[in-house]
Amino acid sequence: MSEDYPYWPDEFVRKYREAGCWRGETFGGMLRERAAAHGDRSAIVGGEERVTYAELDLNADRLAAGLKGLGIRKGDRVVVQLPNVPVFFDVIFALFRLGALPVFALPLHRRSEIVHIASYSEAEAYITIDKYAGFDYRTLASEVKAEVPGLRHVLVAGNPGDHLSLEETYAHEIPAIRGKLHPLQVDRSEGQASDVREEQPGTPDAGPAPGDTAFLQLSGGSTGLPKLIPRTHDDYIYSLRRSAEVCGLDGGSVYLAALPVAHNFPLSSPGALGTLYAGGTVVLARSGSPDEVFPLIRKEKCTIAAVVPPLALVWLEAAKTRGETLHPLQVLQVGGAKFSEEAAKRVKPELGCTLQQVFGMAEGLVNYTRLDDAESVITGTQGRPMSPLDEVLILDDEDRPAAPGTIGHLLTRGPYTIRGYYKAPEHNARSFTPDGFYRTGDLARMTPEGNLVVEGRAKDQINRGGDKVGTEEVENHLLAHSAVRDAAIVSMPDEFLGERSCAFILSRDPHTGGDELRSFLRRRGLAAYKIPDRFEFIDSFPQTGVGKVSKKELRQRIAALLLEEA
Ligand code: J2J
Repeated sequence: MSEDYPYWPDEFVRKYREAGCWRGETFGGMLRERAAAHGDRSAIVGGEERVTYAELDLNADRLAAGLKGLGIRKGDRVVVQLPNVPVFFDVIFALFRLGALPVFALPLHRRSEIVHIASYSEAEAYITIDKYAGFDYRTLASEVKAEVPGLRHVLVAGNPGDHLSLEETYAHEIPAIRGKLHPLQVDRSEGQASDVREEQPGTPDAGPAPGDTAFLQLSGGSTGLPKLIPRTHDDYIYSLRRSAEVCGLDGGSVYLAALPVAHNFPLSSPGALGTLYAGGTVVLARSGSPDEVFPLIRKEKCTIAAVVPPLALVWLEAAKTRGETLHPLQVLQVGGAKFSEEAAKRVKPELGCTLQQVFGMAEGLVNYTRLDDAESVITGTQGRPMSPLDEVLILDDEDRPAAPGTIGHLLTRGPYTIRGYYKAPEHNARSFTPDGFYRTGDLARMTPEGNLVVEGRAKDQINRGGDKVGTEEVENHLLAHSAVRDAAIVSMPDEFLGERSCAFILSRDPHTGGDELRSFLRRRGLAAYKIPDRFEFIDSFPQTGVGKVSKKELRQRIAALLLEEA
């Protein structure tokens, strides 16, 4: 189905269709159906803005027409870097309708990341915002454009400065759909439902087919630079539908997006898109701060929210200080990094809602504790795969099944787990087995009841409270500094974030310290969360038996040092 990445073999396509996982839906069609069924219901709430399903549907068509006018076509890649603002949804649904692929960047990404994503995906356009959280994205966009010659358009929401205005790109006239009026131009006073546009793959103007790539999501990265993850309409919509079921979402659900909504967790587990699938309302928070979020939960009567463990800790502390719970919130999902059992046990009594642990990955597999699980499962495990068709293996270092209940490498295959990254054949050969299992890089064990407990990581990545840092990417930046002979980054334990990063440096110049290296990385345009939290200068690296740097020993060294300092 695509030359850019390995697709599921035919027998699996058949299996996933027959099992009812892949139902031939597309995002464009899904929104059209929801707008027809309950157009007046709120889809998105952000600040003072409330967008109904009908408005979102219309906005997506108008913007799709405008983007098409700029020359954006089916299959084109468009980097989308937007924070939690309603226009994010106009943009992604417009691109979905065109069959153009959003390439999701996070708001914290800077020049280094955006240049990489834009060049790797050979993006036609970059859509961002004027200013947000004190940062001017227009300046970033100018720098990116200068470095990525293939990038034809930069569109900016708000005041565009030197770039194109996103708002002015929306077409005023909606093109007729196959000779008919747009559903919203039909006389709605008679309660006429829209005709759902039938996708006609193959015809020049048809939208994407269900098996087509819908977007590219960003991997956390371990070796080299972060990879792009191709997700199809079929597979992603299945993951939304199944997530919405597992999390009990329906038309009355109100999902609070407190994490950046382009990340896979708040986007799809069940996240904003799962909520729209279920016909509920997505409430966008600008930050996770209790000052903003606690009143918002009450005002909008949010029923479910998703956070990473450090944010859960902040909410627990704030609730205690204020003597409040999160009422009327029913479910607090915690995922992205390991949530300690100790903190997990506090959620229900102190926040007054059910905890749901979520262990997922942008590559696919998502595990949930179920809302009616025993308390010991909810607080002590990371749940189990959401789909009966998910296949999970726990293997030893030699790829043999680990003894039941023991820790091993987690591998997975299933109806919403990719078979390969985008344009990365060499990396795919390492990250996937010949029979299509994805090597997650996580170390896990399975309880007798079939729940997974994450016990660590084999991949060279740091999980800084949910923010993933591929160490090799940062080491390579450090090696570009003239004083750095070699660099090895490892995690160090941290009570709040779970882990922070420590860079061990072999230096050529005793005068170059951590401050200089930190500002060097910032000047190279690296996102702040990737900049090492600590630098240690040493004379030589400990080696493994085969002469590689022993990161295990470096981790032990920094952990011991932290204990001494405590
Ligand atoms: C331990 N480690 C976890 C957890 C993710 C839902 C939820 C999270 C993500 C996500 C996601 C963990 N305990 N509860 O995409 O849809 C670590 C693992 C995993 C990696 C994936 C979703 N939840 N992790 O975090 O692609 O190491 O997705 O392989 O950012 O995060 O990271 P990412």
